[in-house]
Amino acid sequence: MTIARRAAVAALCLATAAVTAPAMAQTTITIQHPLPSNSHYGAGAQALKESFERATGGRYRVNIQRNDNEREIIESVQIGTVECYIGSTGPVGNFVPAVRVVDVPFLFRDYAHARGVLDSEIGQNILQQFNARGLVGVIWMENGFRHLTNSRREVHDPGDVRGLKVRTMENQVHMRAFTTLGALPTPMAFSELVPALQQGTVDGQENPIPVIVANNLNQVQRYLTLTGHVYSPGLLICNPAMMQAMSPADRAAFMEAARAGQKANRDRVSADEASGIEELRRRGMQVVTSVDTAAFQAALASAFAQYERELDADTLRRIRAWQ
Ligand code: EAX
Repeated sequence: MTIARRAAVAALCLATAAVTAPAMAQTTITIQHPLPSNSHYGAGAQALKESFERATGGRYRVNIQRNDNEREIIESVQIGTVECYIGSTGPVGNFVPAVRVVDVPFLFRDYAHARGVLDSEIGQNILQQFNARGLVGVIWMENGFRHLTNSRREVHDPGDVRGLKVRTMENQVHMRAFTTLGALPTPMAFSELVPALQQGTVDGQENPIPVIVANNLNQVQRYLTLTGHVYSPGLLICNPAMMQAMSPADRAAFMEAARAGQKANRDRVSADEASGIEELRRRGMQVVTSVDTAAFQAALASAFAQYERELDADTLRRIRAWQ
């Protein structure tokens, strides 16, 4: 139920209380995310739902829906027609520019580094910047390290990426990296990805193992190279009026539920990482595991120089130095 309708229903409950026992007012929070329910986002949303509904004794209902256009979900959360978003940072920098700093390629060494930084005061500072943009950055979730797939050839080194048409997210930082490598980045929403691969509008795409597995991208892509070229953070973003309408106790329960969601989401990413590559081989993908990471980093030198100039260089330095 939207906030406006909640008020109307509350009034109705008061009016009918005199004649009938009042029905308990129930508020519905809709969370949209872009993947099938059997995925790392689905796991996170479900854990949040169970925790929050239990803690509030049924006064809140959490409704989980799929919408594979992340930008559209965020716009809906800003307007208030959808209460919350779980998804990647893909298009988020277009709403909250400060987020772009965590989209930089080869910034995070591994999962422990990424999770540690995002949960630290560095990650919290970025979440605070959402308020000025009409959104609440509630907690970091996870999408995972992104790898390159394509239908043309085995990719081993940067030279193999030259001339490939690669779908990227609507993300300036990522597009800059692919342009620098000599690829032809084509930004589009996730909803357009599978048709674009089927029709050959693009040759390739890049996504974390959990997304490639959950969305059967093996059906439209033959070659997978474990480039791990960028960590893809996830986020829970909510509508400010929805958060303000909660009592302090309910808000605390919501934060607790968000932490349960974060844990389930990250646990599922870890599990998918452990089993997913074998699974994709079984489904027929050709997987290149030996990647010259140093060569990719060297090929991106001019992009890195630009990130230093255009993004928050101090935060980049602090993230790299984080132990
Ligand atoms: O958030 O658009 C993308 O490639 C994202 O990685 C995907 O929707 C999961």
